[in-house]
Amino acid sequence: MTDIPESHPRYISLKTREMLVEGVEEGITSKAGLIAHGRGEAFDYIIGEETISSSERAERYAVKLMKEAKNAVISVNGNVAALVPDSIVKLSERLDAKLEVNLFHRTDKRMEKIEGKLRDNGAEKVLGLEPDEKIPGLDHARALCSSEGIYSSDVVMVPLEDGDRAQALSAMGKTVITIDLNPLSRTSQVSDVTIVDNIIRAVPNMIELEPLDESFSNEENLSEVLRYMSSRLLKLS
Ligand code: PTJ
Repeated sequence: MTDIPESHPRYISLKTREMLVEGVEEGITSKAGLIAHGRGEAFDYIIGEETISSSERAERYAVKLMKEAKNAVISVNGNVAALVPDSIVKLSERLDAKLEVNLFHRTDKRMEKIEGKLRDNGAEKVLGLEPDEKIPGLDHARALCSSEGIYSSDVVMVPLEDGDRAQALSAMGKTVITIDLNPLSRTSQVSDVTIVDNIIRAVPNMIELEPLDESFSNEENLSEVLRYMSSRLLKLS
């Protein structure tokens, strides 16, 4: 890894990029994952690279739904495994949620590498490597999943997800939670809970936060985020 001094004003952002570059070199992250991250960064700039209050509410509501679920599953892709390997395992323990590797650019090699990374970080069980079911309405590789995990889940968290699959999961009747810095993405729009926050903050937050004990509307929450972004841009202009 490039040696980035902690005193650098963009330390966290540069370090995060380095983790993804390392993820690509290790065969965990796809090259497209680098591009996806760049898009996320642009939105993170707009919210000021911090967890805004509407997103913290979404995080707390997601914690509540996951805790109350019968079969909660966290889907892990190449960006998630590179950026938050340790905290995603801790979160799955806290929420009693299963971990399933589920890739957009699926190869057996990447599946194995990601499983290994999660195990190195303490995961005892990782689903997804021996798929025995398919998400209806998607083409072959992207549809593959585990009957014990995503297929039979009632609540599924799909951070940094592709819109097509988020929609297919929603069509299966699942409660879909996403973490996505872009409030306008199709995934953000079709999910039941959209956490507009950087995954490097959202997952550690969710390990600590108390479940939200109030009503929650995703539509209203997304509107609040968009209003926050607009007012911040106006203030800066
Ligand atoms: O590892 P794979 O093969 O499953 O592929 C994973 C990616 C992310 C490449 C794939 O799912 C993909 O192409 O996703 P999209 O359609 O680019 O969507 C990713 C979304 O995540 C975008 O809306 C980004 O704004 C958002 N995003 C990127 N980085 C972060 C993020 N959201 C939160 N935290 C981030 N660090």
